[in-house]
Amino acid sequence: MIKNFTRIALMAGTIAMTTTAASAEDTHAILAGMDCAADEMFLDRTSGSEDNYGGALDPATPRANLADSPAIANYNTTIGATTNRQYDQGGNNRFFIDTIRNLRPAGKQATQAMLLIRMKSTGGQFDTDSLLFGDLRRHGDTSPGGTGLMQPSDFASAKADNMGATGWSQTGDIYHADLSTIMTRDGSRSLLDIINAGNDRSLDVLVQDDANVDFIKIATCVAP
Ligand SMILES: [Ca+2]
Ligand SMILES: [Ca+2]
Ligand SMILES: [Ca+2]
Repeated sequence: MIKNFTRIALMAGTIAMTTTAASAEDTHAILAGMDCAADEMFLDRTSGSEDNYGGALDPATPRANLADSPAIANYNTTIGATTNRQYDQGGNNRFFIDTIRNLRPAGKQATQAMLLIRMKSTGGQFDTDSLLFGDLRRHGDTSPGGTGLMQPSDFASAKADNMGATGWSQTGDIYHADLSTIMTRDGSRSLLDIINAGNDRSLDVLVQDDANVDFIKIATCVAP
């Protein structure tokens, strides 16, 4: 009880500084679906500012070996792009990639994880865009000019127009999911399992090319 009260108070402080009222209410309601045990720690990692796509562009900070992926580099070469998309950036035909880090302290395990991504079409062909979530660093073909395909046990995928079929819910333009229910391509493990595996404690997100992303938030409950 005390734990939940503290969490709400902390969130309210954040919301007052960085968000519009409507979006903050939606985010609050979605996170209320998490209920950390009394002895667990609640962590909230947000990348991009929750500012309704407004103000200055907010930097995405993907890890270097993700930004250097041949699959992404090849796409950028094809369309003549020299940079990937930042948060709140409009315009068509640009990949968005980011890495959300420190999702649990080293040596601890997350018992729950919720991901929220707020995004909207830039006016291009958004419906068929793919989204990838997971550990996107490991490539099936690392040779120069290789396809850079990731291992099917390392990531989950969805299509923007059909995310409900793969376990995602939608509140306005916020797409969200309990990551224990989102399975990798080969069905061998969940995105929560990936967060808990090894020492990385991060999750990568890739959004294909006609979406404006306002923010990404991953909240976790961490066991003592
Ligand atoms: Ca902004
Ligand atoms: Ca597209
Ligand atoms: Ca934003």
